[in-house]
Amino acid sequence: MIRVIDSHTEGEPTRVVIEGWPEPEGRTMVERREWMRSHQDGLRRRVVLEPRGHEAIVGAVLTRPERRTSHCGIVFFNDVGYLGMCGHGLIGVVRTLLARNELPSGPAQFDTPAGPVVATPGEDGSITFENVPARCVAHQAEVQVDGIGTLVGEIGYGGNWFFFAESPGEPVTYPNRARLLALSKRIRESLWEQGVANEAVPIDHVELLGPPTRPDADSKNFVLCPGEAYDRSPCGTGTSAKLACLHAAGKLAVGERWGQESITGSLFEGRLIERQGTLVPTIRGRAWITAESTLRFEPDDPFADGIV
Ligand code: PYC
Repeated sequence: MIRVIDSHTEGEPTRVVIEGWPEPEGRTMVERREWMRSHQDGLRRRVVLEPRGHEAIVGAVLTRPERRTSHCGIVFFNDVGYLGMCGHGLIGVVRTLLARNELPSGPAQFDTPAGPVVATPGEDGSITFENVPARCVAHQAEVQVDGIGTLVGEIGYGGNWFFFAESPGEPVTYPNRARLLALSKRIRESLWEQGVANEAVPIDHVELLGPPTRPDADSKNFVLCPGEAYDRSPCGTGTSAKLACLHAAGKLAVGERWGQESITGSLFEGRLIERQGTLVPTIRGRAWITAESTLRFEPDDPFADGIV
């Protein structure tokens, strides 16, 4: 049995494991994530895959902290693997810990494989987090995409790696999500085939951008996640990377507000802080608890390990 609490952050689901997952081994969060990958991948599949989960769920396992100053460690995972950081997931974890009265008031630091992050609950129910430093590594990255031709975009890091481009012809609207999904997958395949990459790791998130539909937003996005799912929220690590790219292009000053609308119409508010020569994004959003469940795995269930 594994006990979980589900929430959604601006539409995107998070499943926090609260019981039944043995503590991963390793000194650092990266070591623990790699230990999970090699020793506990079956648990990942049990928690997030159908029939108990679905492709959009991001799971979170809480570990002992890596740093003395941190509340706990977090390893985020999804239907295809593990994430360095997850912005909507962090807001979901904080909301879950608050609902369980397991978080002291004020800012709390968490260790993730991408580095330490700090989350602060607001009096209005929102949660703001300071992410790991973000950076823009390419402004005019070119990729040839079948049926489109040359697509020019930006490559940025905000805890995960992203390719950003203005949507080439497809409206960034919820009813158009199936076409956006197919297009963004084609773009990602082209990036991989043509070796358009960041420093070392293949780019696994693609963001297509379009005009906002809310007055408090500056842009609207469709975000392809590492598997075949799209982000229902504006994507915390993606918004972080976008802020760094906007700043590098001279379009966003340090401290200036950026409203990022998601494909579902929800919003993250972002700003950059300059700290010791790095750009630290702050992202603000809200999360709501949706369920508290005990996952059961009967011995004769052919899909106890998930549908793979
Ligand atoms: O909010 O950072 C995020 C995220 C990444 C993948 C899904 N959500």
